[in-house]
Amino acid sequence: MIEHPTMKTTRPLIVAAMLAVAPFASAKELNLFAWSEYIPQSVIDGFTEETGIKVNYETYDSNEAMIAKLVGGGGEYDLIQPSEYAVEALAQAGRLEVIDRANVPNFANLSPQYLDQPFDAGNKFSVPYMVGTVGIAVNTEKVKEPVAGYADFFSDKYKGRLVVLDDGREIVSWALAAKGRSINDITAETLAEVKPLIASWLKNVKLFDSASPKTALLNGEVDMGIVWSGEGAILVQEDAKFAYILPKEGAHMFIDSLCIPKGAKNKAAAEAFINYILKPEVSKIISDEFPYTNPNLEARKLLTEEQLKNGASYPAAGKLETFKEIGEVSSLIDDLITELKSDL
Ligand code: N2P
Repeated sequence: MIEHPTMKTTRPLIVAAMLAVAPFASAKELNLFAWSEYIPQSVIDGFTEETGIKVNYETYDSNEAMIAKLVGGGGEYDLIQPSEYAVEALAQAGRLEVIDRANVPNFANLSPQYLDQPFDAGNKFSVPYMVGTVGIAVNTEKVKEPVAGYADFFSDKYKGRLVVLDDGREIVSWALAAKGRSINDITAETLAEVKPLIASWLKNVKLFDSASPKTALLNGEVDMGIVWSGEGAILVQEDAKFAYILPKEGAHMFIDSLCIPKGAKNKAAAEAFINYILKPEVSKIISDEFPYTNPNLEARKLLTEEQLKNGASYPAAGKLETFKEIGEVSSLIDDLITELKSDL
């Protein structure tokens, strides 16, 4: 038989293609460690269906808890989901793998607005997952007076009627903003300065909850909360009596990313997952269930007008700052909050 010329050339190409997919074929597992209430189970199941990769999924409710477990060797993870300052800390400590962009072609769907940030110039180590803010959710049927910021929120009038995030770095940032400081101005001195203010605030708090602060608002247990914006967006969507406000003193904007810890055993599977969640139709499912600010512009095109008009998900510009890595001082935050909570 006379070989067709293209057959000669395609054969080596097929072999090359098989070799290229070999890592995927052998990587049948992915150990995912992510924020709770952030990745829909249907997305994880869809990934397994499409790739045959089984996902072992664990969750956390603060960057500090995630880092402690990662560094303490409490688990072997292939994919984690740190916020901006935690990406910075982990990258500085050499704890992240460089992401092979060739395996993540859907990276192109992301808005440049959230790329190439100071915490990871060039996005060597991180791919944005969702963006959000921390703000005040108000049940306007119960709270009739205007609430514009932290000073109003923590007024003694609302004692015992508040839920706040159970997160030391967040709590300290509210007090720093209330004192007119940058939310990153964290030293032993500034912590001493805000300590009495935080002490007076925490006395008014009924519940500390980072996992699902919306729940206490929905069931009427509390009347206001300082919550993640996606939680605020769900409240606003559920019932028009809820409002979500960005504190006038200034607020934290977070950029949560997917990153691969150094030495991950299933790096190719992690990259496949990152690429999967960046598909517009998959990313839309994430927005439907957890309505944070979606940095995926192709996915945004699939959202309804109502979703895009939700001011908690897509805020008009406010006074927003991202967190920076602060090094050793972070343990002082821990000590401070633990001490003040034990006095309650
Ligand atoms: C999702 C938590 C939002 C992430 N439950 C805050 N960085």
